[in-house]
Amino acid sequence: MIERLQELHDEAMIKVAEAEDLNSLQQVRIAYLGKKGPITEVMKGMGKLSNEERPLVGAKANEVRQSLQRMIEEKEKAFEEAKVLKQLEEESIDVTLPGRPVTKGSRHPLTSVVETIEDVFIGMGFQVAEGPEVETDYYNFESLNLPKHHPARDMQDTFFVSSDLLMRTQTSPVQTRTMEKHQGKGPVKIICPGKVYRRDEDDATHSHQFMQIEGLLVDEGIRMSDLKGIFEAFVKSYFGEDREIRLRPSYFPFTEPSAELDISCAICGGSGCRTCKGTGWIEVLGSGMVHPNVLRMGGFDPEKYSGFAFGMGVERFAMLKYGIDDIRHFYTNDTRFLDQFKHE
Ligand code: 2NL
Repeated sequence: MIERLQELHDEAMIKVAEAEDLNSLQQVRIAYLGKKGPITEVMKGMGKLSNEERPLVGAKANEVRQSLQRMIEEKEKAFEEAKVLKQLEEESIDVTLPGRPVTKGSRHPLTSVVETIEDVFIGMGFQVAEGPEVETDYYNFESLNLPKHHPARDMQDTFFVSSDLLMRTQTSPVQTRTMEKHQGKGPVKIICPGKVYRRDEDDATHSHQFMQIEGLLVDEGIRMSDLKGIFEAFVKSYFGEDREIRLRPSYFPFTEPSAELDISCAICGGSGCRTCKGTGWIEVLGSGMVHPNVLRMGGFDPEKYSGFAFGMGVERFAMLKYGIDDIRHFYTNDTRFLDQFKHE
């Protein structure tokens, strides 16, 4: 029996050596050490042995089992280690490979122009106010001295949502709303940037939706010279110290008197070119002293308070600053256009 056990041991050792993976190793373990294996079988016959032989065979059986067990475990460990090593190799990252480029977005040119202009006015003590794009007839027209059937309502063809609701045609309603909130107590010193809408055919200089910045300063003793001083500081800060300004009489229903602001043409230096249409001056915004009716409807006493207001088109400012020839570039999202403003 001892010889038989030794035979089984040697046989199993060869099979362990031949096993190529964890699975076949498992098979060997079951075949030789399992309950139905030949070693168990031999040990079942031990009852028939003499008292002298039994402990000897028992000891041999234990030795064989332990030896096999140890070999199988060692080989299992080797397989496990090889598996981990292979996995590490497969999943390793070559840190010397060049990285994939990450394309960064950028501020839209209109956003950066709005922010630049906001900064100039914030520096002069103005606050930024915003409001709804869908407005009531009252805030968009009535409160700005444009009663129903006023001919100037035609100046700004309107998108109506219902008989009383419309897409705001300017950001002035934000200003009349802000005046109301102040309940007749000045100063009101705000600029209102935002989207506005007009029923226009889109072309190189018109867009049915564009951006506007309006400004309003209401306080005691505000005069036309305050308006001119603010404009002078604004133009020199935004366009450059070498720019001159001039005011030209104009008409708006919400201001009296009204004035158009021109800046000297930087392209020709005043001698006349295509951009300034030969005049040496470029029109940049409309403005005026707030009409007494508008002050009154906003809750301010026109006997005590006065103010000035202005409105400008943001696209026009961006086009002048960057030499852009078509307003549609701002709204077609062509990355070849937008990528040029990465550093603005
Ligand atoms: C333009 C230029 C302008 C205003 C806007 C305004 C606002 C209030 C009171 C008085 Cl609350 N005026 N805004 C004033 C003058 C010009 O915009 O070309 N508009 C059609």
